[in-house]
Amino acid sequence: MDSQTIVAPMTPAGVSAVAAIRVSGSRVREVVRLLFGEAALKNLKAREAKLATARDYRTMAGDDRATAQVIDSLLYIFFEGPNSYTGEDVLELYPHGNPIIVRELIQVIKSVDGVRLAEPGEYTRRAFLNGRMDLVQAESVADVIHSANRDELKNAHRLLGGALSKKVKTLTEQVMDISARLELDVDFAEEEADPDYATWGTKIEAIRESVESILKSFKGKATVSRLPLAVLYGAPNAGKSSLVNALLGEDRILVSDIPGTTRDFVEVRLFLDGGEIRLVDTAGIADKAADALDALSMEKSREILAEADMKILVLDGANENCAFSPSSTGLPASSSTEGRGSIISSLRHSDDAIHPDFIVISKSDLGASRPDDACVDMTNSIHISSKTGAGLADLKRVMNATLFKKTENSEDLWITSEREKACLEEALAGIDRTLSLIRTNPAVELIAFEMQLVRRALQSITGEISSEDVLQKIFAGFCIGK
Ligand SMILES: Nc1nc2c(ncn2[C@@H]2O[C@H](COP(=O)(O)OP(=O)(O)OP(=O)(O)O)[C@@H](O)[C@H]2O)c(=O)[nH]1
Ligand SMILES: [Mg+2]
Repeated sequence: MDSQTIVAPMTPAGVSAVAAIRVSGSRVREVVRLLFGEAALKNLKAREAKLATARDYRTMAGDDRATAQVIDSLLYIFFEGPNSYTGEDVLELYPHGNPIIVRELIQVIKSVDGVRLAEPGEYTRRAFLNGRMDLVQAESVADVIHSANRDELKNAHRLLGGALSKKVKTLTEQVMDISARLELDVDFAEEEADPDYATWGTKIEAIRESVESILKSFKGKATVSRLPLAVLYGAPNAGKSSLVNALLGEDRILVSDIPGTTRDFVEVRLFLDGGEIRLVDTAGIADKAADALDALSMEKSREILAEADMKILVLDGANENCAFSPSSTGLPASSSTEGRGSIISSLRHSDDAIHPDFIVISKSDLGASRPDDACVDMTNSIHISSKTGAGLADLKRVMNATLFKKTENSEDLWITSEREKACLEEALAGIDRTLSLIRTNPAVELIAFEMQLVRRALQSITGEISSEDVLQKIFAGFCIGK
């Protein structure tokens, strides 16, 4: 194994209150000595936060540390191997979150003999190689970081906690148990002419069921991690942009009483109880475009609507009539006689592309009448005011329930790794071959061989068996510093 000491920032580049840097390997103590001085090294205690001044030892005049340039006053913690994330000596530094400081610290640490920049995922890779975690747990570290909602995060934590590893280990032991008996039979084939195939069959069937149920729980990362998309649409001036601002609690999007204020659609991130979502504000869709630019804006609105997980129609509650009547489009009635009501008729005909999942009736503070009942399904709608905040909490609840539908097996564990899936498929194929072999009353050696393959497939899930190639692939997908 690479014995070099590695260093990398753990926090993203950019300004923040505090940044974090991790150093791992046999040269950690030397790094402490050079950054903080001889005394710091002498008094070094594991798992104790220390406030200290880090200096660039390269700028020191003679032996006088005080002459060396100050990099930052910071907090650091030393973890003595094997009781650390990687299993090696680890130093974590928490300087001020100024990119200049972070860069300087990394430069100075890197200049220490035997220290280099860490590769993506290298800390976790070392943790795996040093037996701090198995491969399923190592992979789930990335899941914990990238989970986009509460359910995913809960699952990732359970994977990290070893829930799946435990299941797989139990299965592996069961397979090994069968293998051991089979091999006994191979050795004493002459004495025991009639292996008990029926009992084995039942046992192997049970293992098959467990493997298959884990396999069925697979949810690909690409679909799991895509943020849900809610799109607000409706007539110009209906109050869409005001609603986005009210939901965010800040004036992010330009709002005015001029219809057609929003031209391009605007995307923001909104946190709901279930997790983060993409919320898109679109240009008002009028019955008829005022000009070519207007037509283009509307086309864009329709495009993003096609992608939406939840289409929220905003109707102007201050308007006496249905919000899609010409009077609410902001266009003179005379200019929109043709094609008028096209959206209403779309709604009526359940045109999926534009049919709302939910309807918001805006401006309830104005106490005006609601839109014409004939065109709104009142059971699926809510009155809100962006001005007073009325109805917003309810709207968020509805959005949360729609966008974060409880998965059927939300209590269960699911796997997210393609690699683990492939291993399980391999195990399942081996089990199936074994089961069909058993029916033909074969030589014990044949079954023993198949069971060995099954065992290897299961062991490679947790990394009891792994290859350099596999590790390379897994950890290359990690971020630097993890
Ligand atoms: N009283 C009151 N006025 C509102 C409310 N929501 C929006 N408005 C007003 O309605 C007008 C239009 O609001 P916008 O949020 O710009 O409407 P929009 O749907 O984004 O309009 P376009 O971008 O033109 O499609 C503005 O003058 C807002 O101040 C509300 O809840 N109460
Ligand atoms: Mg707008």
